[in-house]
Amino acid sequence: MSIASRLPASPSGKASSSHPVSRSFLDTNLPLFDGSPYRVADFSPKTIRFGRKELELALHEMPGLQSLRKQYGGNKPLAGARITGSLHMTVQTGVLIETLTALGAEVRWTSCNIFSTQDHAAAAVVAGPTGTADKPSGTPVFAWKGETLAEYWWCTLQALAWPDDEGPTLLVDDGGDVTGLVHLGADLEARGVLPDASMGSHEEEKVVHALLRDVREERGDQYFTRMAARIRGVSEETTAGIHRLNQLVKAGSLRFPAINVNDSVTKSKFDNIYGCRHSLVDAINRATDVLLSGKRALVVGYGDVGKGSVQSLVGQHARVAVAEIDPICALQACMAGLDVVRIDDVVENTDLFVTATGNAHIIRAEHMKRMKHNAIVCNIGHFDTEIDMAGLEAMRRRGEVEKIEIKPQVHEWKFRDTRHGPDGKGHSILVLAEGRLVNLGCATGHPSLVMSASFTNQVIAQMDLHLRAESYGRTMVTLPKHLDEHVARLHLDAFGAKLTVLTEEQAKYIGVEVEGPYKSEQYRY
Ligand code: NAD
Ligand code: 9W1
Repeated sequence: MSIASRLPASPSGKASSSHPVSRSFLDTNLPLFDGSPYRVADFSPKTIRFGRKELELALHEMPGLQSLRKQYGGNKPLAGARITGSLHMTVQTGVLIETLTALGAEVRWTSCNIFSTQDHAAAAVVAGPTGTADKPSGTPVFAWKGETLAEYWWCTLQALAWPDDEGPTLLVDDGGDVTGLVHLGADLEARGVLPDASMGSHEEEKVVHALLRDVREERGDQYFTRMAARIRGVSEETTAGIHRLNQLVKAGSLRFPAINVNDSVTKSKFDNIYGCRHSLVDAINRATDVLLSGKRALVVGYGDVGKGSVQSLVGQHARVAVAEIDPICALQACMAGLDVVRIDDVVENTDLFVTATGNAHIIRAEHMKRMKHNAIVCNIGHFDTEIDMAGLEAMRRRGEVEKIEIKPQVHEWKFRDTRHGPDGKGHSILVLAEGRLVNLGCATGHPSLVMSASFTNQVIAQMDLHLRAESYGRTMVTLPKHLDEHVARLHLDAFGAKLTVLTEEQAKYIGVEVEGPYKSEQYRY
């Protein structure tokens, strides 16, 4: 089914100015430069209303964004900013987008992931707080759940393609795709290289190069160079994006300043610990209905995500053990009253396995062969490397194991040749979310309050870049500690927390200012 038949007819809107009608991009049936003001899966009044209701509920749970709207809504510090965002188009991101517009910015948005879009959130953002299906007055969004790669990169281009070729002044990025596209485009232009799909080594790279080739043919060889020159900066949400930015910095090819939101304390603690504490048990419960109390659980990796996962399971009174390679983290686990074990020593008597290492090949097919009947296996760490699904698939191809879908995201893998299942026959295990992130596959990701912490950092980063990008230089920085503290402060009222104020003498005694920052740069929270 082509995208055109799944999506509503292109909504009316001023096609982007002086350019002739575009050719369509690869197999999307979408003109390269669409010119329409948005593209979402479902723009019906019912979907818009559902999205709006969820945005209203989310706003109440996002006190940081609410405070920023109250504090700055009057004087519009983002007036004149044109922000292109590439970040999961969810309900929470909808509240972020409408905070940016409330502060005066113009915004265009796309998702950073082909699956994560909540279509009702996308629809509500396009309609806007006061608009309707017939008269949308919100923000241009180009995103729907289940995009193809070609559609995904088409959407990314639309989010960059401001009317009249103005381009964005700021980027919000998650994973570095939009920053990467602008850089690759501009670099190929600078080197006088004509992009071509054959330059890509895998499917996604081929799509990106095909996009750049088509843009070159329609808009000439300065499109991304000009765009990059007008971008004042980017704020990046995740580790993967920070990694790509670091490589650009090292190569000396970063074209505008970058703010690393990922490493704000108020981002990483919420994303890693509190988010996973909320969503690990949520995901297992939605997937299985198995009582966790009294069960033996093994959490592999006791970093931040492992710590949040352990807390989640301890909250259910599971008997939790940890596997670690790092003696410091292992000792922390001991001090938390947990057993520290090796997976090989406990694989036969553990009821639930959770990987949280960020590493590869943690649970292998040979482990799964030895597990208890109906042991549950899931991953909350790296998105797809921790559980050896390829090994399991290979066993399936050899007829050694059968894969049975219980429901989407919940699969029984039934081993044929083992003897420790029911009646001395083969045993089964339950693999959640196909070995990918269980809190995203089986639950709905982080709750609003968790996202409030990271998105408050995003808005502050955007305001700072808009105001004084010149003072940054072409490099990457984290937000200064006083702004990290500010983000935390903005969340205290919602909890009824009353912060103690230092006296002048106390401040002097510990060597800080009364209004902060309160810790040295080296302090680990
Ligand atoms: P971290 O570095 O703090 O923790 C990982 C831990 O795993 C470390 O302590 C390390 O020593 C340990 N480890 C590595 N290899 C191991 C092995 N073979 N056996 C046992 N332990 C091992 O990282 P983190 O912040 O906890 O993040 C972990 C992963 O979770 C990353 O891939 C991150 O991207 C991901 N993450 C997922 C979510 C989510 O919502 N699911 C949220 C945030 C981060
Ligand atoms: N981000 N709003 C899935 C989320 C995919 C996803 C991903 C989040 C949010 C970790 C961001 C099925 C939301 C997002 C809902 C959902 C993430 C990947 C959020 C958690 C990170 C690879 N990474 N995140 N809410 N999908 O929860 O923006 O439900």
